[in-house]
Amino acid sequence: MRTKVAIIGSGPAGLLLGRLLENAGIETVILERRSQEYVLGRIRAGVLEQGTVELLDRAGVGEKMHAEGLVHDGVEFCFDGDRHRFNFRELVGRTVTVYGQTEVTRDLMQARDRSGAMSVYEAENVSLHDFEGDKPKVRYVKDGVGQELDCDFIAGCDGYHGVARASVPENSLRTFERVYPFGWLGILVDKPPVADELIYAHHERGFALCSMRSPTRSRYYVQVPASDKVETWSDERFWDELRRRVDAETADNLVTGPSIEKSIAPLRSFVAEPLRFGRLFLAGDAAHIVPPTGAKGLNLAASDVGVLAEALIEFYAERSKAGIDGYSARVLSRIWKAERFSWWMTSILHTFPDTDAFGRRIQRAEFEHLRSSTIAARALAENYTGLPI
Ligand code: FAS
Ligand code: PHB
Repeated sequence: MRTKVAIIGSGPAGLLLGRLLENAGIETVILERRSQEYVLGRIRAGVLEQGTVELLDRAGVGEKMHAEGLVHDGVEFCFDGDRHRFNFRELVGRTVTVYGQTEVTRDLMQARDRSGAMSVYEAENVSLHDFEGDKPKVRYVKDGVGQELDCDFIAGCDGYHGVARASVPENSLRTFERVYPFGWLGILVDKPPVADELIYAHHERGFALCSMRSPTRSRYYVQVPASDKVETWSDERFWDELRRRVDAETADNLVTGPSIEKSIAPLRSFVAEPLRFGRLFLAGDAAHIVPPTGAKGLNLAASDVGVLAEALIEFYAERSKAGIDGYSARVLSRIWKAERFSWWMTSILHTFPDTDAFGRRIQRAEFEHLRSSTIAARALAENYTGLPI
């Protein structure tokens, strides 16, 4: 079997790359180790940068997003009960769209299914070969039968635990990592959101986030120790803790109900360098991880594959290697700026076991600076709504 671009992973990065390339007449095959149902069952990101919305429109999958997505002009910070709203539209003339990653993934999957492009789900033992040469190939097992896929390029869109980055010789790759001593316990509930926009809360007991998926479905998070187990968190315990970390008005307005999903996500910052190895490119979580505080994970994956698609389209259309040769440096520049913002948001909003009284005053000063300085607020707004790609 042969294709032009073999894409490993059917998450948002792989699916969006596939859509952008197929729309340009470049054939792809996606190999995914899980089932479609499993991929769609993962509850993850919720906020799309304007650049991601534009990319999804370019991919031809924006209709449902525009019909159901919630355009938000800003977010609120609640710092030990003091609330301040950042109006992105006023500060930088941009907005964000609340539309869950699950919906983005479903829209992309359905578009791919309609196009007839080939995806292999439950592909086992995927392995990458000869990508340092000009005849790479991917092997995998489907229904017990070994398969081999010859291709021109391989896109490793298989996430942090994927096989693509693991296939790169260790001495060819440098990684940078920071693991945080806490995780996010997230809950999904079919009740109206507590506020019109997201509320990021700092409290001495820990961080909390009030988010949403629609006018009738809410998403909440509380910071928990990295060692916590979700089984020890009843819904009641979650709601009590959330109420203690937000201001009184928000606590009073909270509409609680039974969780339809509850899970703990670990937090880490991670970057691999470089992101191109001959005919293999890494994109999305296969290349980097950010703590979700800055709502960057899904958006970085989208911007990576936007650049990669442009480079591959240029290669096939003009036989130019400029785009693929420049891919790694170009996306890493934006990745590191998103890493910085996500680390900074995490640092000011969470409680760290080793933060002393001085450190807590510095966190408060960050908030006071943000709410008293338009320049500081514009910097936050510029990063949150998405830096230029
Ligand atoms: P993904 O991990 O989504 O997709 C990779 C795909 O590759 C998966 O379907 C996987 O099954 C497949 N795969 C892996 N190994 C393979 C192999 N060997 N062979 C074939 N296929 C393989 N971001 C936010 O912005 N906000 C959030 O709140 C947020 N919450 C998150 C919670 C969790 C638990 C996690 C893990 C991430 C969260 N993220 C969040 C980040 C997340 O949204 C990612 O940035 C986003 O999924 C990145 O998309 P992909 O790069 O496509 O990776
Ligand atoms: C979410 O709704 O899942 C969400 C929103 C904003 C974040 C992280 C997660 O920063």
